[in-house]
Amino acid sequence: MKTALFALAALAPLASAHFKLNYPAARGFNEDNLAQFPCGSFDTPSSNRTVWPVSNGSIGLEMGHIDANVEVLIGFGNNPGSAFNTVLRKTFTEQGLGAFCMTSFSLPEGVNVTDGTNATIQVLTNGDPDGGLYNCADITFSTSAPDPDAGVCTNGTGVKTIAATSTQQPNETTDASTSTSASASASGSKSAAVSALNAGIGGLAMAGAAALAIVL
Ligand SMILES: [Cu+2]
Repeated sequence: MKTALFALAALAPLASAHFKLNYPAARGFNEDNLAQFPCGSFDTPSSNRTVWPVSNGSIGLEMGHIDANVEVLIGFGNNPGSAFNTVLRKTFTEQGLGAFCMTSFSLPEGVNVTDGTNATIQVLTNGDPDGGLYNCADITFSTSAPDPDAGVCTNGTGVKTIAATSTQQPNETTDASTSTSASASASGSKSAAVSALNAGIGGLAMAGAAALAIVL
């Protein structure tokens, strides 16, 4: 029993890691509610806005899926509500776990802001296995915004980006890391995933028991 509990605890971080928006500072973070549109359950703008550059901005994330489709949107004004209608970065695929720094953000042609304009950045990734995951950060544009502190926007080992295989928004795509087991049939995908999970737990419990046997 002890080994089974241990195995579950070991699996938990993998199942619930999702992703985190570290820079500019997110409104808040509640891992369990990240699927709630538009801002992962944080509906009220933060009183503590990050001063963010008008051009060449960067966004720092912490990735918890081995593979994710990512899109960045923005809504203008003090409280855009759910009107994240401007695309800052079209859907692409990120691979690898840990720190991930997106750079070189600039506003699309025809969108002009002045120093002091407030806006909210929405980072959207695909869920596990479907739906979207959302994190938002409230910013104030400034042409003299400071660079993020050293270490705030970095890339973990093995983190890379590739072109997305789909032009759809991430919440309309399926987590690539789970799609192989789910693709056989729509009706069978849930039970297939559950049996795969059970197999994983069983395997870990066995491994745990083996390890205990060696230690003892
Ligand atoms: Cu997740």
